[in-house]
Amino acid sequence: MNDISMTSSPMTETDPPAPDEILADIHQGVGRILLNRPKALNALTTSMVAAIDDVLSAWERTPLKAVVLAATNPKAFCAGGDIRAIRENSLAGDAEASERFFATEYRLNARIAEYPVPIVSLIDGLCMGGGLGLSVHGGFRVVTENAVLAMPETAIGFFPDIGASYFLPRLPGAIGMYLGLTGHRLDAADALYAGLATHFIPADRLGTVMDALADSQGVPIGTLLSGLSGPPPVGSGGLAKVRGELDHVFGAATLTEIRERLHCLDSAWAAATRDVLDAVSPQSLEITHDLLTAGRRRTLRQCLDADLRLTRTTIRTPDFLEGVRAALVDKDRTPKWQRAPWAEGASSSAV
Ligand code: QUE
Repeated sequence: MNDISMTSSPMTETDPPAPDEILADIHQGVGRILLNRPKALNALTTSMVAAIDDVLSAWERTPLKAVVLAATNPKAFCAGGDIRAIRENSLAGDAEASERFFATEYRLNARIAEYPVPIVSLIDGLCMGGGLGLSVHGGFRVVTENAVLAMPETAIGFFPDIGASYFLPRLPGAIGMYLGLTGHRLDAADALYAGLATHFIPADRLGTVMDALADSQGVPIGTLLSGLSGPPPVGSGGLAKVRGELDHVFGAATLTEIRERLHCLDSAWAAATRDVLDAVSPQSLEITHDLLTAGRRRTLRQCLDADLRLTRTTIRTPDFLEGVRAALVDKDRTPKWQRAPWAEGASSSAV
């Protein structure tokens, strides 16, 4: 084993060095990058995304069969960006530090999408926001029975970033708009159904993936992963059953029309969805609807550029500071948004 334990490099003199948040090695022609910040569910810091980008950049000049992205922690692949730190930066008047984080993270997302070697993410546990940015832009996303995937940013006054406005609108029907606006959590079966995941492999068989890739001998990676995969657990999934309603409601052209269509439906799904949309940030709903609509006609790089522009304003807004406070700082889960529930007075934002 050619072990090069990476100590992530500080971005500035003021960022403390963060030892071993990323582990990287090469084993029989397969690169492996492990997220190793278990106490924070692998929430991404600037030094982590910079370290991953550095490793991938260095490995572009190495002939590899594949790169595997995984976590040392069985509970979480990656909870997202270190959004608590972003809020603290805003409160301390250092939004520039956050801008460095997002710029580095989105550059990494683009590198993953364009990477010359197949990237295989092993998602065993929580994968939200920035975690999807690491995995979805790569070619292969393996989920286990522990996987939970979501873009939950509207709940914290933010918006689905990391190029989600590229991949969400390209999911079947109106699934992407539904996921982006509501933050709905997908289990393994639903992640496969939506197309965010490509293969299901039981958690106790994940350990065989590295060896199988190393021994692949020209077998295509998709075929190889299919050979290790099986059906997701019985009883999981649920998205397929509401697809008709979901496409009808979230296929509407405006937020106002989405609301009207939801109110016309008399189902448990419609009632639950209304409750979620009433609880999240009205500002985030508007930004997200506009962003995902515009993303249909944008390239990934254009989507990431739009994300970066939007972060500059969004992270300074009261809804973002309040949303992160309620979800991650005080954990009271009762954010007080600046505007009345989404029902009233939708206006358009420039995305
Ligand atoms: C929405 C989000 C995030 C979230 C919760 C939301 C997010 C994120 C985290 C998170 C979770 C655990 C941690 C941590 C961050 O939670 O992006 O540092 O230990 O990173 O409702 O977008």
